[in-house]
Amino acid sequence: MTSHPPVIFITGATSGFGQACAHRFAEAGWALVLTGRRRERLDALQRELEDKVPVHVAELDVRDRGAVAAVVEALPPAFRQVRVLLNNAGLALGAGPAQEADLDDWQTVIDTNVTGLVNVTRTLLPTLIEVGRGAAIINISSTAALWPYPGSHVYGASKAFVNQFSYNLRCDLKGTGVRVTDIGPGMAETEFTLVRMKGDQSAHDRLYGGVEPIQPEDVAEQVHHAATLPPHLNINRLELMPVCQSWSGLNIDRD
Ligand code: NDP
Ligand code: 8X3
Repeated sequence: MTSHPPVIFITGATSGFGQACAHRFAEAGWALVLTGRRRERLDALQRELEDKVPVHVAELDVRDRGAVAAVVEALPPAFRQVRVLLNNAGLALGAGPAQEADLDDWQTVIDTNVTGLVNVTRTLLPTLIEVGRGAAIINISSTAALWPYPGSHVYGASKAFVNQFSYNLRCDLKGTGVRVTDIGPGMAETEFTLVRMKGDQSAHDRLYGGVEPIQPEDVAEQVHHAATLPPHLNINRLELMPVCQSWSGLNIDRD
């Protein structure tokens, strides 16, 4: 009997953390299901990695519940037994105060970070439960889930949802062997700020210039660590900051 490599299903594999995780898990010999909206990036990743490990790519907008079901339904046999679901797809839009925010932006953030994550999780739960011991859901939240800051509003709140959803899932998955880990990174250098600031390269450069932010590979290392712990262990939440980042004091509005 031939043994198949374990399968990881990654949302948002076309950039940043998701892409770094594709590389990290390929290095470790896992079979990859790589999803995202940008087809050309998925194809490039497949070309790059398929000499090392089995790779299946699928164009997927996580907000589309029907599309999520169709992608999972169409997984080729060698990719069906998903052992790890990495819920990574997500974004922030805008960094100004709530009272100036665009309601459409808020809706997009909620639809992606909350509804999208729930869509993929619910669709893959039966598979993960069938795999059982050793299976894992790894959700990427953020330091913004717990630590408020001006301009975080719906983004931080969406990540607080991810954090609490992760804990609540653990309760329901009792006895199944399926683990749930919430990884909350702080400032990391990816396309995140470019997306948040709608293509403003100078905003990206100002935020990451002259400091040493988290790199996507740092997060990928932690995701791999959480996914490959002995199967009786569960990291509930792992918060990661670059050393250059810490908290500041509470705001006071004085006359
Ligand atoms: P990137 O912008 O580099 O990557 C985001 C990924 O999400 C892309 O692959 C993008 O793919 C995907 N994505 C966005 N919207 C959708 C959608 N509707 N359907 C499917 N995929 C989607 O940013 P990061 O790598 O930094 O972000 C990854 C996760 O990490 C996000 O959840 C983010 O909130 C979180 N995070 C980021 C931090 C940071 O400072 N960078 C810190 C803490 C958490 P495509 O556009 O091809 O669909
Ligand atoms: C991204 C980190 O600080 O920009 O989740 O909210 S932060």
